[in-house]
Amino acid sequence: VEARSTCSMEVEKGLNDKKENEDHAKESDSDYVGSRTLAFPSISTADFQFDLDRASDIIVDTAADFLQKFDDLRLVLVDLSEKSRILSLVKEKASKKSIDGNRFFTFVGDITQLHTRGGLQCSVIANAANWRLKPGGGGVNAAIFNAAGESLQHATKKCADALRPGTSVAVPLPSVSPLQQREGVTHVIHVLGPNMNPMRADYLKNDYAKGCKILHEAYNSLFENFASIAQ
Ligand code: AR6
Repeated sequence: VEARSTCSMEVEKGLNDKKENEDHAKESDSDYVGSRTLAFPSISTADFQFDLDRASDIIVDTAADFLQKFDDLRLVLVDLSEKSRILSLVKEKASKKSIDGNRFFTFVGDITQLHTRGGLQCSVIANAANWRLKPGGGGVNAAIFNAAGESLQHATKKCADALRPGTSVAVPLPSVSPLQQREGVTHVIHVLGPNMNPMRADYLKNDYAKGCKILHEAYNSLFENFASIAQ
């Protein structure tokens, strides 16, 4: 952590700095706030190769609509690196739209360790899933299934066998799960986004008209599922 503080001093506008992380963590480390906070990764923009600029527009638009509808809920976009381009794009576009920075912000960290490593309490986290809802496959899906232990697989199976692109399913996390015990996560919402990777199922062959529509639907479905859990 010490070594990184030198780097973040060199980081100019546009990158995601550590101090902001800490400020948000301080404001929000309570169960009350935690149960009203959704942490989510950027759906489709790594393994599924979706264009980052288009994705950031969709994230900011759907988040803004959601915050208008639900005035006591919060959304946090998470990515692993301070150099995350999707975090920078979203931050820039959200501030241009004057979105309330306490109710929608970006956070650098591992979504499976937000409380213990980041000091941020989020009861609900989203997963960028695959259509079979299977563990593994790398990315955030592998991280969440690993951190949650086998009980997430069983709990997921009880809720759904598969997902269509643009849809999501909310899974209550069993209390024995390490993710609930350590991090206070009560629900995982699996989301299937549009796929622009020819090596994966439902490949959209660069059809961004369709892809953007599906990504919109995916975030709307995710946020609606979150709202019904939080209320
Ligand atoms: N914490 C926070 N963000 C993360 C983490 C983490 N532990 N790990 C990755 N990210 P991806 P996709 C970010 O590839 O593009 C899987 O194999 C990452 O930097 O996980 O929707 C599934 O099984 C990026 O910003 O999801 C599917 O087959 C974001 O999470 C496929 O990949 C999403 O990256 C889904 O691909």
